[in-house]
Amino acid sequence: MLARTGATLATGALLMNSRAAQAQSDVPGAKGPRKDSAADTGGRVARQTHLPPGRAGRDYRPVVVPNGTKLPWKDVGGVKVFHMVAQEVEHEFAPGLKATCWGYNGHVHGPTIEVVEGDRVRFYVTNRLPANTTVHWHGILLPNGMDGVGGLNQKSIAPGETFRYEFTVRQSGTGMYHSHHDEMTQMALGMVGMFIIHPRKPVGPRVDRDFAIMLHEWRIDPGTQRPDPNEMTDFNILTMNARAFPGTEPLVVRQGERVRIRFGNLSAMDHHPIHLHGYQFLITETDGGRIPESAQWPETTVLVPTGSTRTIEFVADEPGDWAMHCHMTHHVMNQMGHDLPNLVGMKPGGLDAKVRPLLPGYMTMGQTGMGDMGGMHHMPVPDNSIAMVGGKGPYDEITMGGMFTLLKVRQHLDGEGDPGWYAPPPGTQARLAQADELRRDGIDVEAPPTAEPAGARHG
Ligand SMILES: [Cu+2]
Repeated sequence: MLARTGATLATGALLMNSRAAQAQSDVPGAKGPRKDSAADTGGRVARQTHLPPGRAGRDYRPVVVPNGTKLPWKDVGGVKVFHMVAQEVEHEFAPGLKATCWGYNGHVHGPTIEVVEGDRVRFYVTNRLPANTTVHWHGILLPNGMDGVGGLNQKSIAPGETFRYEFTVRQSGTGMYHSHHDEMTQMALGMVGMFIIHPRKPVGPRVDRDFAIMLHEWRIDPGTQRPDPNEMTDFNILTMNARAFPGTEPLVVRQGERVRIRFGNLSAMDHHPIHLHGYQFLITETDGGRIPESAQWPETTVLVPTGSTRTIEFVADEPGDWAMHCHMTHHVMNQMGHDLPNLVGMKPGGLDAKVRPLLPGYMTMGQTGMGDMGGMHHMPVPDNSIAMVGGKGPYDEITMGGMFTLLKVRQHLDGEGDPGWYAPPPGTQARLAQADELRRDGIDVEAPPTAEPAGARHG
């Protein structure tokens, strides 16, 4: 609230702006001053309002992007200068499944942008696609002319052209970026990325690990080479940072560390309820900024609506390999066909072999469900496709796919890589029940007790 008193005038325009941003998140609807609205007038105003480039280590702890990359920058006269190249990219979703997508700087999704509140940023965007494009900075407060909606805020960028965007970052939190020209096609082909802004001064408890995960959905028919942008409902590849399980890299943390995970969702049509096993976490941030501590709430599943970001924080005090996945069960499948007949309880016999010459992608649902559809069971899959479920686990196949990954919490870590599988201490793992235990506890597996009516009292 100080931002709107005369006292702040002496502290400099940017501080005023950042406090205003703070005030804005504390008081929804309150508008702070918009000092850099005349930012693109030749840099004069800009130079007076921004701060020196924030630096990793000194000003922030860098974010970790599993399976992802970051966009490099250079300091040109106190401005962070970035170069983005929109282009076609051969992308692997998981071993065995590649597609020709559209992305930035050789990657799908685009590299994560990581800046600091108060930075002056300049993005050169070169278009090497066969179609026009733009970049919209999603959730980022900036002058209208920098907002990147093709036709509305700027001419779209023609193939071969390079456009310049420039603004001062006057908020902190988790945003995104994406194409805003022919969105349906270009976002369906992968043209999205995360835009992370660290506060200039720490906000909330300091975190030891800070992860960023973009959620997305695709339609890639088995045997085809390009995602289908026309799909409206039946997405069959669900990804975290553009990878589908078993292609997702685990999030690795040391026991006792405070962990932040930032989720962004630029899926075409779906929200994703992301469930983390083993923990209760606080929802600390939306794309509208940091939630005041008194209003943060605990959950074990965070719903990430499309076009939004959500951030969670927790202390990783329980070691193990914890699943983290979308809880829509069709979103943890790969290349799931929804026109399958329900064959649970049926014996399909040699149906696949008979139908496949007619329909090359045909796969029958298993008679006991999908658990046998994994790659380890030698079910043949069509060219350039992956099994509907199945990653190698330490005990058996993990019958999950798609939007599924692991949080690996360890007491000791050697280096930054995957620490392998967790070994539960003796006596802390589910196992086959022994006959003497069953006897001791009065469990007769042949004659289980009938269920009691609700409200019945135990003796
Ligand atoms: Cu989902």
